[in-house]
Amino acid sequence: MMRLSWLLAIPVLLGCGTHAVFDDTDAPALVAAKTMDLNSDGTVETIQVLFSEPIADETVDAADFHLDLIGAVTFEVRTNGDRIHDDVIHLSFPDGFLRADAEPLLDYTPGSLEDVSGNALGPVVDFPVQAGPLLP
Ligand SMILES: [Ca+2]
Ligand SMILES: [Ca+2]
Ligand SMILES: [Ca+2]
Repeated sequence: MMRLSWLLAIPVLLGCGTHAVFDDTDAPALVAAKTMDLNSDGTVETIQVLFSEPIADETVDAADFHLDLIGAVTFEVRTNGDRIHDDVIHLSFPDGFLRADAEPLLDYTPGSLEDVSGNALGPVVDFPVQAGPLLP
């Protein structure tokens, strides 16, 4: 009987080990953002946004973001070879308007964006976007 109870305990212990992943109650946060000129024509058309933790891509709604100097942005998962459900997203806008040295401000109005544990991103006002290096 002793041996059987030990066997039963193993899955319980394993369950505890993975439990921390589902205990994430911290909201994600913006850490950094920079402009990118992906086609090297001298004006930028994308901003790369870094979060404090992985973001659930299906919760990203570009309509909740607003970029100073430009206005509306769009979101596509694979922009610039980006990976799904990591801590980086790319937001795009029409090329030819924003100089490579411009440093616009990014706003986020709370909407659907969540980390992979379902915690929502709070409001972001005037987050500084740095002018990224020109690609070769
Ligand atoms: Ca979190
Ligand atoms: Ca460009
Ligand atoms: Ca990504």
